[in-house]
Amino acid sequence: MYGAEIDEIDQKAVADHQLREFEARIARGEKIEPGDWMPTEYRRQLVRMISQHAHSEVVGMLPEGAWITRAPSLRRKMILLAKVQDEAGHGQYLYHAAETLGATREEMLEALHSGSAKYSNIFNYPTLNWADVGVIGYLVDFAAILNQTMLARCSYGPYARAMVRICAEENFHKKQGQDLVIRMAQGTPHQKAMVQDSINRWWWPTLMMFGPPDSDSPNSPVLKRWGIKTKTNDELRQTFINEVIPELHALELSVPDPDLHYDPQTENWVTGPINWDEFWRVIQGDGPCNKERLEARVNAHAEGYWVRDALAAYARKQSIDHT
Ligand code: FAQ
Repeated sequence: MYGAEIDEIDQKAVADHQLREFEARIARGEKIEPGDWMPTEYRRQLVRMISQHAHSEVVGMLPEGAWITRAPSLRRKMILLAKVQDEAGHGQYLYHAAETLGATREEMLEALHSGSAKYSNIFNYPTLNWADVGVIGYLVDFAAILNQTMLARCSYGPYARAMVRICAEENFHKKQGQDLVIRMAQGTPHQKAMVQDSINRWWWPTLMMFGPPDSDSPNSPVLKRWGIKTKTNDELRQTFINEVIPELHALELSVPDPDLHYDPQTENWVTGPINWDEFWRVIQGDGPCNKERLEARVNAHAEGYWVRDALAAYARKQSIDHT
């Protein structure tokens, strides 16, 4: 055997050993930290997921942000302002978590602004009336919480820790949304009709938020193997449906699904088919508001250049002062 072949065998043995150690750590419930050895694919999957998640939080400020100036009372305006501001903070935590894996902020933002990065399908739909603020808080934040509670236990330390804080804030977001929906459902017939109309529009896109069906989810197997996801897209979606349907029915609200029924054998609420063609179209850039959302982000970034310049100048001055 030649030296080069022996080197290759040695390298493979080392790599196999590292992978076994890495998987044993995950099996023991240890967190993987930024400086630790990790497979290239683990790093790639995390950067993909965390950066998309960060973009979702930031783009997610836009649909509700549009209603800040039109909130019906000072109290509601303050609540909404706080919520939208929280989403910006969530974006920051998440971009930082992705940076610990070697992704730079510039690369991530460039991917968002050029349209090559994904962000949650849900934020490509318009907010047409005030009830949408309640329904986003109630349904969309609840869907996000279920997903993120799982991610708070994921194997990558910085992502898991960011999720703990984010989930606490999302719980407040859900409660304010649920409170608004309850008030409107118990308000005038016009208010009730508004909130029902809003649920009709947001129901199916919210179910799509959990991702494609397990049979069509290419990333799930590797994410589950390495403890990033511990539940599948369909499992989380079903948990959401089972929890939300009785709550909506208690408010005499419905979802726009003639096939919805309760299956006593599985104890699940079963929905009709989800329009996955719509989902794929929306996440590939062809939803009702994709263009508008991206334009808003690109413009905000351009208009914020002076803040970045000022921060960079301050950082330069600090480093000169300390040399
Ligand atoms: N939207 O193989 P899978 C929030 C893509 S935060 C767009 O199943 P995976 C807070 C997926 O990227 C909401 N694209 O993918 C808030 C993949 O494409 P790729 C965001 C989606 O990663 C509330 C392809 O489809 N939360 O709402 C979506 O295993 C209110 C195949 O799919 C997170 O990002 C989708 N819904 O599972 C803010 C949580 N689903 O990348 C403001 C972290 C799938 O290969 C107001 N992310 N795709 O090109 C996750 O948990 C996962 O990434 C899933 C998707 C579950 C979203």
